[in-house]
Parts: sequence; C-alpha cells; structure tokens
Amino acid sequence: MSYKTTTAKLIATAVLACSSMAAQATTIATTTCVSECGVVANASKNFVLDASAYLANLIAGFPGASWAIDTATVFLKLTDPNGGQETVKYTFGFGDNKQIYTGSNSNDVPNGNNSTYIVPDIGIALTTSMVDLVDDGKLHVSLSATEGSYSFVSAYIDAGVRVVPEPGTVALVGLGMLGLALRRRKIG
Ligand SMILES: [Ca+2]
Ligand SMILES: [Ca+2]
Repeated sequence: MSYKTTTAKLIATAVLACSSMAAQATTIATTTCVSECGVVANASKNFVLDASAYLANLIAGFPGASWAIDTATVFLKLTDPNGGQETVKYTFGFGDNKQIYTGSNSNDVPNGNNSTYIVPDIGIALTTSMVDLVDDGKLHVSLSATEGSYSFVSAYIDAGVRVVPEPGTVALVGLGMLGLALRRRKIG
C-alpha cells in the first residue's frame, strides 16, 4: 500500500470515527399524561415530546459539537376505559412537514379500564415530521379521533442519535493521524 493511500485511509477512518458515533436506538424523550387525557371525536389532545435536554446533555462534553438524529420512532400508550369503537388520528409536526397516521381498524384501542396498549406495536417512524424534531429537539404531537373516544397514557421517542464534532475538531484529529503516519514512516 502506498504512503498516500495509507494516509488517506487513516484520515477517512478518523473522520468516520468522530462523526458516526453511536447510532443505536435509545429513548430520548418521554411524557406521561397527568390531566385531561381523554381524546374524543373532534377534540384533540396536544402535547410536546421534548428531547432537547437529552440532546444538550449528549454533546455537553464536546465543545463546538452538535447532535444529529438519523432515525426516530414514536410509541404511544393508549387506553379505552369507556370501551366502544374508535377511529384514531395522530398528527406529528405541523405545517408542510405534518405527518398523519390514521387507524385502519374499527376498534383501534382495545376496550377496558386497565388496558394499556402501545399503538402500533412497532411504533410510528418519523418521516416528514422529523423536521419538527430536529429543529429544536421537540416534536409536537396531536391525538384525535374521527370516531369514538380513547385516553392518552404516555408516549416516548426511540431514536438513533449521533454527536457531530465541530469541523475544526475533525481537521485536528485528521492532522494528528497524519502526523502519526508521517512519524511511523520516518521510523519505518
Ligand atoms: Ca375501543
Ligand atoms: Ca420542533
């Protein structure tokens, strides 16, 4: 392998190591409803899933760094103490980037006072509404029903997040690796 190729590979590895740390999904925001949790037809329950403190803490030890979110999935816990059928509608984000999920079953939330249901089981992946989450670490959620009623229990976001170093830091690490490569070459 030529010296040039080795150096280029070392720098590429250093840049990659800095910019793609930890993409494993982790819970970044959670909220539990404390009052007025009922959701009925034509009235919505609005709340914010706030990951800003988690994200600020994530980069606290890295001066000049910022955070990035690659994937995010929202999980909703609902219950239906009054029973009956409902057709659900969940809205994430707002404006042009609004993302709407509508239930396709006639009884979307299982009936029963103690039923606690995560809908859907696999979660709802953020697509267009990712814009709302990444602008300030806060995702606006609105739960409503086009038919029937249910109650909101809690919600959380699981996301793949990363620390993105300040460009200068990447350059410094790159230079450090270059220096190391040069020294190795001199020794060798
Ligand atoms: Ca129901
Ligand atoms: Ca936002």
